[in-house]
Amino acid sequence: MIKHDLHELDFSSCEHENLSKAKESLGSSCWSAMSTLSQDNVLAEPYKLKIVQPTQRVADAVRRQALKRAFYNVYLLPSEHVYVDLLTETGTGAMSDRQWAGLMIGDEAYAGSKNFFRLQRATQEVLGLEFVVPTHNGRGAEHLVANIKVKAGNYVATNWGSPSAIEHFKRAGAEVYDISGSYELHENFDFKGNVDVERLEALIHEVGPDRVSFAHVKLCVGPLGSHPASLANLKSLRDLTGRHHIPLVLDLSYAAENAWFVREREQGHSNKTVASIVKKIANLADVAILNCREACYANVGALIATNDATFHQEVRALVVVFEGLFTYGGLNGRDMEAIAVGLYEMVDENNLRWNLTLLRKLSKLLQGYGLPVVLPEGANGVYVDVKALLGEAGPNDHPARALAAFLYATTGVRVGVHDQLFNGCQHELLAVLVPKRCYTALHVEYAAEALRYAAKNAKSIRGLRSISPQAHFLDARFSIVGTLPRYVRFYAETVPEPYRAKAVEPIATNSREFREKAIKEAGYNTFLLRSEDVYIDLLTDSGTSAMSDYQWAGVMQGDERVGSPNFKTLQDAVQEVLGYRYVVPTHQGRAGEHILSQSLIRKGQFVPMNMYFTTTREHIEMAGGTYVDVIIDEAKNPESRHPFKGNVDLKKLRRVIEEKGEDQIAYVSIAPEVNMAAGQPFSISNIKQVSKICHDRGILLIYDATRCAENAWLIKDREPRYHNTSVKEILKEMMSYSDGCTMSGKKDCLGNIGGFIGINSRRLYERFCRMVSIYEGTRYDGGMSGRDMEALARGVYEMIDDEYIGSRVRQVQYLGKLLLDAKVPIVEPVGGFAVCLDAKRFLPHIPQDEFPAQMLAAQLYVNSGVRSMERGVVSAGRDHKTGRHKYPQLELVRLTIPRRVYTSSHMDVVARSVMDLHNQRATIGGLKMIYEPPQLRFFSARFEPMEGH
Ligand code: P61
Repeated sequence: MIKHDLHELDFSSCEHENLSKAKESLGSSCWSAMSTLSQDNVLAEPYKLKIVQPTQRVADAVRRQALKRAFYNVYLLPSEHVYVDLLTETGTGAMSDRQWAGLMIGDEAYAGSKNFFRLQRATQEVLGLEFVVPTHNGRGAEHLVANIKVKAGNYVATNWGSPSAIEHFKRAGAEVYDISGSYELHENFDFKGNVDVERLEALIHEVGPDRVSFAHVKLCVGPLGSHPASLANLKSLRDLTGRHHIPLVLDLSYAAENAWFVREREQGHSNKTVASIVKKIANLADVAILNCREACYANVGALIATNDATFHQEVRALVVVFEGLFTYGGLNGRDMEAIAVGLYEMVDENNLRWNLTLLRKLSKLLQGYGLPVVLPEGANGVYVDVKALLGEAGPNDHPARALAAFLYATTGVRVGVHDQLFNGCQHELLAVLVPKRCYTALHVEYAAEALRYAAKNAKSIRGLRSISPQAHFLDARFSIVGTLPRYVRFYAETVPEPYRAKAVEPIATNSREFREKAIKEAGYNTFLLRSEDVYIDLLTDSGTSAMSDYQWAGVMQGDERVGSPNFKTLQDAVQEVLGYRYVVPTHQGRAGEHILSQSLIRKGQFVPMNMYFTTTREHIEMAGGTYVDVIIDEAKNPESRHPFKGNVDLKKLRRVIEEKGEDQIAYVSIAPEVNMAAGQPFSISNIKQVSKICHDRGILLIYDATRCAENAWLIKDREPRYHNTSVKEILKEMMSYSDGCTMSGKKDCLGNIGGFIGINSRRLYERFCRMVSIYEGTRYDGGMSGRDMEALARGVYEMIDDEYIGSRVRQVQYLGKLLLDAKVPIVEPVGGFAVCLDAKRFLPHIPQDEFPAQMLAAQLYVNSGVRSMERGVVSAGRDHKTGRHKYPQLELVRLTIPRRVYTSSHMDVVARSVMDLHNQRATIGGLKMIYEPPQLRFFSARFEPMEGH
């Protein structure tokens, strides 16, 4: 469980105005919701993305075709043709990594699976109910309850919460009696989910308690949108049913949300935890139903829970007929495990707070666009009143369905419909249901824009005609009245991430006092912090990417035998995407650097580079070589806006070669998107000339290709000739100018581990392979597992997807823009993988001897739990000859953005914290080093504050 302590984030002195300005100019992300967020002290998702599922944009013509084939019923559309899917949040959310881990420990025994007992314990602990029987899903549970509890000809009093439950009650022979509160759709009342207890009393009075089989109430659903019931209302319902010995069946699928609203809106509960209120509600029930697809982030499953031993026996007797044995109820062992974990997550307040925040954000946006939204906001979605929206001009026949169809056809956004057909609802509502933990603020903004667009253009929709009158809403077919109206193509300002979360990993927050202690214990070195003590981890983009579901599928297909076919996949990917003839796998980037340096450098030789990188230089020096910097001067000026600060200064390069002699140059090493210069790219025109200089003189040009795809994107963005060229083509051309590369597979290639050398020369390939077999593994694995090679290979293809890489770089630029607009000194222009704070300008009062960047990184952690990396005098190390610090021109703190892991909301939090620190900069002092290791000192050096600080 996450210990929540978000309240500890203290941004009191932050300049809100600057952020708002930045926000406006970018026109995106969740800033508009900030006021709501800060009320709750939540600013971003309480999790990071762990597995992502790429989403595809769908062409106009394809959508129209799909809609026609689906008979204009959005519920019949194939999901692959939907771009942002807000049809339902039932079973469609992202499981946590712990739930996914649970899938791996499924006990698939027919009887007495250990996962069942875990589920039983979770039910007891979270709901406080003793007995549990799992079922395959909510309908399974409703069917059993109906079968056992309904006496034919009797009444079931229900708040009409679940269409499938109603169906089962009727089939079991019950008269269904509506006890939902009779509130107006737009009535401003906090608990429109309240049950009409008096109406139930009247029924009991009229027909006698024996004629009422049970009362059934589903929390936070119903014909008015997903509104909660007050605890007082539920208690009086309980009193009434208890007095008359009528069983109370509560569907607790939204009990946690209901509990949240009780605490927020009902007097006397403000100091309670959601978990305790949930237990209280659950204990009002004689029978509880829980649809785990709604309640606990599961993709399948439900359960029936009770304290009534007799009823439990009855369920056990019947579950074997319709579902499966009582210890699995039609579920895999693994799914019971995921549900058990999910039950604890259901009452996690960080999750709840964020889910509701996102809904509120959507609601506010839609209200801002003038759409008639049902208020107050409910638990599972935002509801739009279509009759109020279309008014007289709208179609008479199925207007909500017609609007949903139009919305999909024109924007690719799918939403649900609540109407007569769905749940007997008297209204025509678009139910915009946001799958939990799956979509981000940007997706929500995109959907809001789409809804605004559809609303504006929908006046001329003529409606849908049912051609399957008796059909269930899922199967209903329609024909269109007239044709889809003419419309101007939809254009959205917001570009959402081109993926949705499939698994998330909770991130914890902690108090400032805690962080002060933690950084002290870590010797003021962010490398020495424990990751579990970090809130947003921007230490590095290395090995920290969220892999896609396709990459994970590759993990499952790892062949760990010698001669694994996964090597072939990797080899094919490198050959196809980067164009090198031979591929030598290595366990990560520095291993490739080791092999390359040892194979190509003779003692006393030189290696010109476009700025140094720590490990690269270390290996050059260990092989007896010397690195010579040939990057353009602008790279070292953080204020220069040169678009290609990674370029080589051709004069410097020629001069080194002339001065040292061609045969004293081991090779020229060029990095795309130069790491130590804050991610600055080189241009094609520059690299072409570098290549010519090298090749005219018979010198090898080797890339450190670690961030080559991002460089290719920046070329597309900044080099006019390439605006319309795909990243794939640019990259191929870029790589063609070189003779080989080392690659850390942990960055652009989206691997968590791995690397390789690509080389065109057969002779060198053989030389490298001999080294690989000494240091790494075989030439067919380089010390990697089969599964990692497969995942890496798939990542190599994914990195050249224009949508993905564009979104990746845009996120980095977004953070940069927030800071620039707030006048925080950063390196410009912002590169593709990190935003670098310029510590010299940020803390001008701290001399470089006192490690200003090191201290700034430490203070950022203390301020908000954001971890960054020093890239200044500590990283530069000492001059071996003089023993003095190397004093680099750039004294930076690198905020490195992992790929596909954090959202724009996380970026907002980071920006806010940096601004806060900038405001207090005068209070920050320097550090002194108290431990220094001999090599790559930044990893483990220790510091303490200078006296007086
Ligand atoms: C990073 F503090 N980079 O940026 P390996 N070349 C380049 C890299 O960026 C790189 C490697 C080679 C890291 C991890 C790291 O001083 C540090 O797969 C341009 O990590 O072995 C790695 O690739 C090495 C962080 C490395 C550091 C060295 O965060």
